[in-house]
Amino acid sequence: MRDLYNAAVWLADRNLEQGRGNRNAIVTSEGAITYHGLLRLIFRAQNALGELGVRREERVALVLNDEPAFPAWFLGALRSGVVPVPLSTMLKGSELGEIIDDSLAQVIVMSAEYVPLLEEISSRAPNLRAAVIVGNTDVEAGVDIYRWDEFTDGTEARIAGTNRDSPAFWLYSSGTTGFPKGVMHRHYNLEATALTYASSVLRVTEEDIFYSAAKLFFAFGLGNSLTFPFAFGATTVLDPARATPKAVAVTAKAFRPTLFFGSPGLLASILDAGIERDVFSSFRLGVTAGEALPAEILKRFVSEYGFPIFDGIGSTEALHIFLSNQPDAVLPGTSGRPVEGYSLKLIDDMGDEIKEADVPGYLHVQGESIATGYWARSEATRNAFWGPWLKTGDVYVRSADGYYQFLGRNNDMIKMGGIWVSPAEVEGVLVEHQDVLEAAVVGSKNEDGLETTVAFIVPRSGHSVDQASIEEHCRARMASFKRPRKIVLVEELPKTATGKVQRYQLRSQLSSKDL
Ligand code: 3UK
Repeated sequence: MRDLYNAAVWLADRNLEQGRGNRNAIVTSEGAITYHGLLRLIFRAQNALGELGVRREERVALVLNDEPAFPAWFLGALRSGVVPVPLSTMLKGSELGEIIDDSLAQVIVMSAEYVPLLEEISSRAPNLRAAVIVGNTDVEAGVDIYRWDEFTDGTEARIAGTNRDSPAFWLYSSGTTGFPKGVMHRHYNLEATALTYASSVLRVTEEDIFYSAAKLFFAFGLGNSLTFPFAFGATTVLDPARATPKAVAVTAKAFRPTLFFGSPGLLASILDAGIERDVFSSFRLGVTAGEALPAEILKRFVSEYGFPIFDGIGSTEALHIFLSNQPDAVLPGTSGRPVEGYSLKLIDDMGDEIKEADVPGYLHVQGESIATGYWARSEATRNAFWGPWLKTGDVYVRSADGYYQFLGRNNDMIKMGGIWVSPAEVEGVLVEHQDVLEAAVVGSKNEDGLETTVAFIVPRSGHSVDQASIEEHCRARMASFKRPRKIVLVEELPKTATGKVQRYQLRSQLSSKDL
């Protein structure tokens, strides 16, 4: 028999065994939860899963804010061998419904504020039969409704007989075809990110207090606000609110966190908002990821606030950061050097490894935290996972002293505020508008050097396109982060002989103009 291993036991039970039961695991504006308290909440989620009849390896969808119920359900599911599928709280009901349908989850756990989406979700996900609501609500829907408060946490629950390779959790990530793919991770992958990046780059101790502007449903936020603090018996600050510069300032004042995680765009807007230096004096280190951090923003932020910022690249497939700026090794405008425990290589168009410096190539990564594949997407899985290597889809160049610089991606995907936007998906919505004949969506850099979404639209003959009406059309049909920030009307789109839109032509048209 293989050695038993369960990620939730490693992250939660182990802290009690090591005498940290009375230390704070989670702090929120409503109070603190110790590691003892966390384990009780985990038992409650396990008991709820049992009562709801959810079995090993079945999926449970989580549409939860950053609040204690998230770690309780995520770890509770792992401890029972059930597969939690955290989903973006920024999505519309229709978008969530399609993903839940793909996952075949029969049970959803949601924060009360998302309950109005339930009807739309269940109409698209016919397998869904029950919803557990966190917070107060009266609701009627096509599924059975339970309340999180009504389950009991008194009785200790059983640990499933999982091992390191057992299916653990899925995270959905957008792809070029427009439909998100379920990225499947195994139990050991969480520990692998803690023992590599969190240990050697963040150098976490149990005194650390984590605060991540990126929410728990992202791989980035999951590491920052759950895996890393619990792996080291430290404390995580959970705040359900959207992380605006103001909200970040309020949290920093109230909880005095030591580690900060956010997107490059958030750093730019904090600088813009002119938050005072003192407010952030508890931070010893900040991390950005999701898209490249322009050197200018990095330098301005560090000179304003006086603590170091490490830009690093991670991905949903790699689970967390594998290439990063590090203690005593920061080079602005680069993603730094490989994180200890990961191997990187650059590959040329012929598929050969590039050994010399300063030659651009496709970045591949190997390490213990790489996903096992995409759920029910064989072709996409074969394309991305090459033996032990993960093809990131990013083009990088390495300097003679080992720093990697991001040059771009070898597909058309856009990163808006560090979040994937699929051009195909947005185009599909735009052409549903009555005045639109064709649409092409591309990413373009704004004045801060960050990516933003631009739509080129060809009106139908005899129709004129009214920007406000396109805007309204998009607001009703897609999550707001996907909405094009600029619309350009054109008579035709540049195309190849076979009729494929040449998005690179559109991009170069934009880069010659100011946005
Ligand atoms: C791009 C970057 C340049 C790059 C993520 C930290 O972003 C995360 O995961 P996603 O699956 O996207 C992955 C892709 O985003 N990217 C991310 N970080 C950087 N490009 N510089 C960066 N620092 O194209 C990559 O392939 O959304 C980030 C931890 C966990 C994550 N999942």
